[in-house]
Amino acid sequence: MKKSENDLRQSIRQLGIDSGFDIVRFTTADAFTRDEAAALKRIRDGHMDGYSWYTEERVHRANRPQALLEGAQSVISLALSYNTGEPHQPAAQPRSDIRGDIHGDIHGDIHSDIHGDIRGKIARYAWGDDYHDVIKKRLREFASKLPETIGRPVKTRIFVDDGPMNDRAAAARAGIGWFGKNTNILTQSHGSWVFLAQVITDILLEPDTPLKKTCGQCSLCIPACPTGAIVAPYVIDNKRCISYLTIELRGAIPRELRPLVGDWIFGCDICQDVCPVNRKAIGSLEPAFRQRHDFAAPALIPLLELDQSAFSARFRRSPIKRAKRIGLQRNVCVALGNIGDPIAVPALAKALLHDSSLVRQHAAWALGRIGGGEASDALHNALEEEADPEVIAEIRLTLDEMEAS
Ligand code: B12
Ligand code: SF4
Ligand code: SF4
Repeated sequence: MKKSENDLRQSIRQLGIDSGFDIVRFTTADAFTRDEAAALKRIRDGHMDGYSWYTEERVHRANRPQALLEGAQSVISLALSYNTGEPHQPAAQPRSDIRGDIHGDIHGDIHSDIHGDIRGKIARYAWGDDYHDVIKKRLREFASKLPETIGRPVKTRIFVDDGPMNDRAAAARAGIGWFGKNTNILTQSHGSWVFLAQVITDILLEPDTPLKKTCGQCSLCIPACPTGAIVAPYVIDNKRCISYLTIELRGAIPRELRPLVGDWIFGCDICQDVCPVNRKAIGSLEPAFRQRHDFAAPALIPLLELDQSAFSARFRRSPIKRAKRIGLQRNVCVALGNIGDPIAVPALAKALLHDSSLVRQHAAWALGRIGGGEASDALHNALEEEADPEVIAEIRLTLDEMEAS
């Protein structure tokens, strides 16, 4: 390789680091052939059900960078760690010093704290600011400086989880990391706790090589998944993944899956928490992804009581707004039911009068799961007033189950 090419790669890499990314690597703009075929098979097997936008046409574009930018020559693949590890992480140290097991037991059995608050769990990626906003700003800054860096006008198209681009396929081929059996990209330095972003460009860059690493004999994440969503190595059944159920699904969480969701109210980290590669992940000092409020393990009952304006104010800058108030409160009901603490019964009884039938339905289910006379009385009272047929059916089924047990 010519020296000037080496310098160019180094300058672009440095620009990526200066723009606030942790890993910067390059791949060609060639199609991701294996990934395209795998994604099409996933759709045909019904494993991407629930996503009307995830069409075969989208898969073709997502795996062909040249279809996304005319004249595309390369993909600059970037990763940014969100592993801020708060609140159980040791005090901040210089970035290069933070190594070792920094996850603590934040996602162990939290449930209730010294104030008696019942707490649920939110996936780590959503503890801080919305990564779409944070990363998009950095990508724009990065792309805007490319012409100056290489000394000519440059065509670019940027992506961060928000368009038809297969982020993981690009990251794997660029050598950012390798595909874990849980389908996440595992990086050597930051584990899988990274967001992925891509810049497709007409700059011709010598590609980096993919890493030679694999999961080897490990398969810990597969049996650890509570819903059995990892149906085979490298294959997720979207409909069963708690991340889909708690964030993307707009309707009722299937009854048989509700007990398996546990106390997760937004996303799920189990298949990453058990991953040995993540035990050695470097922590991040990125202020944008530090925990806001009590987002890692929020008190559940106050969340159930938020009205729309309070919800918007609290989650305005957070990825959690994606679930919408009704979706989040649906999830809170399920978590309260699974935790099973009778302290939640009055709040759930109040939720039987919620303005959303979806929340009323899941509150009824949760009361049945907690059980007891107070829960049963609340359900009988609600049955007299309820007009929505689905909620009525849920209350009846719940009362039948309570009587049978
Ligand atoms: C749809 C989607 C979801 C869906 C579906 C998940 C899924 N497995 O695809 C749901 C809502 C469930 C989801 C959940 C999560 N997501 Co998501 N999601 C996406 C999105 C928008 C598209 C992914 C996609 O195209 N999937 C299609 C399927 C077919 O691809 P795949 O599952 O990755 O499978 C590949 C492998 O099987 C590979 N393959 C096939 N055969 C073989 C064989 C071998 C040997 C190998 C090695 C590989 C391999 O080919 C397939 C296609 O590339 C991307 C952003 C983007 N635009 O790319 C983010 C993205 C994948 N999600 C992300 C994150 C952070 C998450 C969560 C961790 C969030 C959370 N904590 O709740 C979870 C992780 C769940 C999991 N175990 O995957 C990150 C992943 C970062 C990383 N380190 O990998 C992404 C890249 C967003 C971003 N830009 O940062 N997500
Ligand atoms: S995110 Fe949770 S539910 Fe989804 S595959 Fe991983 S462990 Fe299973
Ligand atoms: S838990 Fe094991 S099999 Fe699963 S992604 Fe991590 S290393 Fe791979």
